[in-house]
Amino acid sequence: MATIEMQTTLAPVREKVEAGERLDLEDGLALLESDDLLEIGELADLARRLRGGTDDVFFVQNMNLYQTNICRVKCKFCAFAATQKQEQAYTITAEELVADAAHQHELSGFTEIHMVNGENPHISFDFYVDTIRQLHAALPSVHLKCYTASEIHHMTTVSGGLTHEEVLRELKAAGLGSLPGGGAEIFANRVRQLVAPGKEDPEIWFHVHDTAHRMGMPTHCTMLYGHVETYEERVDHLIRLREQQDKTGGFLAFIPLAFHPENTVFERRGWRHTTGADDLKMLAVSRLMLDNIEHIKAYWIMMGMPLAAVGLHFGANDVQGTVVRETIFHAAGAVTETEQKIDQLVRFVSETGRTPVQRDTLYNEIRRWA
Ligand code: V47
Repeated sequence: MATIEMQTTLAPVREKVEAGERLDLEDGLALLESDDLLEIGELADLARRLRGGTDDVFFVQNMNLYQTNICRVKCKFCAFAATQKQEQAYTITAEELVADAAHQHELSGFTEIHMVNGENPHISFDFYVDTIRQLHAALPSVHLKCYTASEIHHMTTVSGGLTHEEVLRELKAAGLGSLPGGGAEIFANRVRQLVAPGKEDPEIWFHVHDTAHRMGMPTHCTMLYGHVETYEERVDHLIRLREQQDKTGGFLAFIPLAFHPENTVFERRGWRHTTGADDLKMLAVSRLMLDNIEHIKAYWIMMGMPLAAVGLHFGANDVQGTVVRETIFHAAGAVTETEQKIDQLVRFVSETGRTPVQRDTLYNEIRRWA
């Protein structure tokens, strides 16, 4: 009986997947409400393959940097941010940041810098431009994927009125290559008011990405799940990203980010880490709903390398990268490592029967393991 019931619940979704039809809100809800994890994973893998996906699983050799944790916004989910008066507050000068990055580059030869920060009201727009210029001059072959859409918007404020396009043009001229996907959180206003009332409206997040794409600058996109949002709000978030991608096509990859509650107000209210089942389901539903975003990342920092490897059978085709240092998730209780060596990434990917491919930020192949 149970088998018949499961088939009837997801059968209409399967039919659409097999026919290459776009899934809608109801389909997304049916998937999230289903407990048949294995069927959801199988459907996501099927959709990935039907859309041209192969056995290749990508990773990038990258390095995370965080130049300042001082932030004006006070998002309730964040354990990274500090006010200027707090003991743990810091801002690193461009010179210090570059010296550190150059030293690390000599040791490992990473090809990408991923940098996000707090929205620091005490530094000027020139500080960001100067940082990018110096990083680019010191490491010209390294792709700079820096600043979330929220930070780009913040720069329009500290610059005294530059537009998103003007900010992005100056940063691009200084050497910025792409934008990471943070700051998206959940687009539904109800949730934003509860978890990040000081953050910009979703329309602003979209405007920054839209502008970047139209300038030829690719970006990433994310969703922070596992806090106060409903399943409907998760699917609505994915559909809004899909609509943007229809318009501009500039999202390189989507990364679902599982909420980590430690050292946040939600820990005091009893929130717990997401379960592995929810993480796998989110990967699969993202793959199924986002039919126009080629790469879905199972971010091992967030879910651990063993589960990220399982996620490769739930629609993911990327495990992000070596990372080296990670602060945002570890401030909020992540117990994963902060670095993966390339041979570890290769081992985990190979064990799933897939082909590890080291890529650059733009998904050009650097090396593959047979
Ligand atoms: O916007 C903050 C999230 C984002 C917590 O583009 C949290 O490849 C979980 O931009 N629990 C910033 N998540 C990080 C970011 C990012 C991360 C990984 C990959 C990429 C990419 C970009 O981190 C924030 C927020 O959504 N975040 N605090 C927390 N306690």
